[in-house]
Amino acid sequence: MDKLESFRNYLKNCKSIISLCGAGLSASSGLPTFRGSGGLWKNYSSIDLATPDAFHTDAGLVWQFYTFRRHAALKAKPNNGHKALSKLSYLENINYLTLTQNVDNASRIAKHNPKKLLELHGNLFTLSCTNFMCTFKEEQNYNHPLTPALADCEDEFSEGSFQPVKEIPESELPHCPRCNTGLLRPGVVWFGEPLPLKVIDKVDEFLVKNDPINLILVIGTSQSVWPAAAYIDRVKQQGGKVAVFNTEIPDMETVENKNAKGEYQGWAFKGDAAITLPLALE
Ligand code: BJW
Repeated sequence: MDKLESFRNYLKNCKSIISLCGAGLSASSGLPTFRGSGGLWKNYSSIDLATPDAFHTDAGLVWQFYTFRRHAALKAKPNNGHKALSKLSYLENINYLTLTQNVDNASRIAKHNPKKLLELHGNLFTLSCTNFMCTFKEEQNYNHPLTPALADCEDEFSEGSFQPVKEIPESELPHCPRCNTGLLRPGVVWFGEPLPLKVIDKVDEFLVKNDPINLILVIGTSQSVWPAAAYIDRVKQQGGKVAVFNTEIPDMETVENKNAKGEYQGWAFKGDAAITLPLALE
């Protein structure tokens, strides 16, 4: 039996499925990934830009980075990979959940079932106040630029690497409309920050309620960031199988793990997830 047939046969008997998505899912929508070729952070490492320390040290630099990201995400259109997951999210005969590490909003734009979508690392279009005395949070703000000083940040990545265009004093960055003093920050999860408790609880609840999860689709992620990557092992521990959709799969044989009869115990679909995923889920 060929790989696709084997996967589809398994899929049609699955009662519980999780998808774990990463930046590669949005790559063909024109949004850069973080690591590897096409990585966002060629001149600036993730540690430089996606940490609370970076924001504390140079909020202007970090806001320029996120202004570029917001602008790129606003322009991007969901691809057939996003659409295939949206379709899956409305099927009534399976218990389903998408865990996305992406903050680009593309799954929401692709009309994913909101009840079955969890954004592990937040969303670029959420804003929150950094003043610990203030609880201001705006769930969806699509304004661009957020302040006049953040205009012209769109082209910073035109050469494929981040070059901040200017130094921006804190007074010219977005401030909280409620307390008027706190700087606003993007509602994303930076390194060293906990994932939103509500989100973690919902994942745990789903994993417990639907034990065993039969399948996890691992789509366009380097599986290098925790705790997101740990969900793959959680599903495996429950006896579930893994299907990887990625342009680079160095351990194809390990993922596919064929038994003595040559039957697939997992599946590795190498290529653009915008093509391989809809094909596999057809
Ligand atoms: C395609 C494709 C195409 C390309 N089709 N495929 C040591 C050991 C273990 C853990 C740690 C450790 N030291 C520190 C930690 C914890 C840390 C961590 O995991 N660090 C690792 C780097 C080691 N994790 C954290 O800090 C997390 N928080 C935490 O642990 O809290 C604990 C805590 C508890 C209580 C109190 C306090 C703390 C938080 C992690 C937050 C990650 N944030 C970021 C930035 C979000 C905001 C933003 O977007 O700017 O999230 S980092 C970045 O990586 C982003 C992504 O969501 C995440 C994952 O990346 P992803 O999506 O996998 O992208 P890439 O680029 O890595 O991979 C793309 C893949 O696509 C590649 O494989 C390509 O081949 C493929 N691809 N084109 C299909 N067309």
